[in-house]
Amino acid sequence: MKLAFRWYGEEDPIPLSYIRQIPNMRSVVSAIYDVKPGEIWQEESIRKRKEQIEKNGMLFDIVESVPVPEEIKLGTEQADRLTDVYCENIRRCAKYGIRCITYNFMPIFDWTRTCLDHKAPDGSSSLIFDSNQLKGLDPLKEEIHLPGWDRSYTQEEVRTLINEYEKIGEEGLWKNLENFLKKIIPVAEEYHVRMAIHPDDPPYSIFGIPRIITGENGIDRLLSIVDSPANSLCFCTGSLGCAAWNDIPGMAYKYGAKNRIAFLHLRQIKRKTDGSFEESGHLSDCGDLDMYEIVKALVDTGFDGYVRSDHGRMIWGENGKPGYGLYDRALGAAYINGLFEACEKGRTR
Ligand SMILES: [Mn+2]
Repeated sequence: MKLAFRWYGEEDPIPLSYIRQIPNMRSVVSAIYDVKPGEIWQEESIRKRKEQIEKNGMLFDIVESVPVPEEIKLGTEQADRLTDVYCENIRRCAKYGIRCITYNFMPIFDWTRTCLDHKAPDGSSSLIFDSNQLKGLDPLKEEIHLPGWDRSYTQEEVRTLINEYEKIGEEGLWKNLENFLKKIIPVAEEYHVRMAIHPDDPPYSIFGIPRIITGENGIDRLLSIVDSPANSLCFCTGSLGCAAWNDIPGMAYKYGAKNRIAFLHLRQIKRKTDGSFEESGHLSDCGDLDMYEIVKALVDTGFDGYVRSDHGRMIWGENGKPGYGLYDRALGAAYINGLFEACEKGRTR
């Protein structure tokens, strides 16, 4: 496995020199943040990011994310032109050594949470999703701001987008994903890049907006659209694991054996019966996901992709981007190292 750590560029309060000190840290997962979705990434920006990371003794060979503009997801008349731009960004990334690109196909909102600093009894804080807080809310009727939602949209724009997604529904979204993949995957293949789609987070519909990468059925369908290792998964245990019906170790084995996991996000969650959940420390004992079984499934299938600890808690008084502090993610990385070492050595005995 290739251990990686997400870093948000110059705005990120965590110095690269600290990330380097995490044992076995290989790659920095980053992106170009000075452009909007649908715009070309300037080569100068990519080169600069690569130099910054390499100067600190690590590699820049994986990107998270190249965002997909709403026009592509909605299949508007701009979709073809914007998909060409997306392909050009794949080529440019490849030119500077990128081997894996993460993206998602979630309409309008990226991840959804109701609170970003929920205090646990031990004094740490984490992101949570409380379904009770969303009950009765209707973004078509009232102004709703949830943490993590793109604030560049006005309420009116959000309403228009929700209406448009409701119009196309799940099948419309699938059709647009299919068109997109059929254009980008051949380019990714030609340039030796693996595209890694991040599942929907959480993996079910909120406010009636369609969500399609939510479990095994959707993933099987996605992978069959273009049957190539270039069309792969960013297997996010915490996103898929919010749905109790997803067997995460089983899925890790299934898609690992098919060589369709390019990137692994290890995130722990604690589920509640009403669909709410809390993010917790990475250890198996801290939540509902058995991290040992997940890593073992991957090691058993010969996994050699990228891995990073996903969303950590805020601990030891750290202030920073919710989910993306240094300390707990570094603990997560150390835990990942331990799990992989134990599973790999156990395998050869
Ligand atoms: Mn993730």
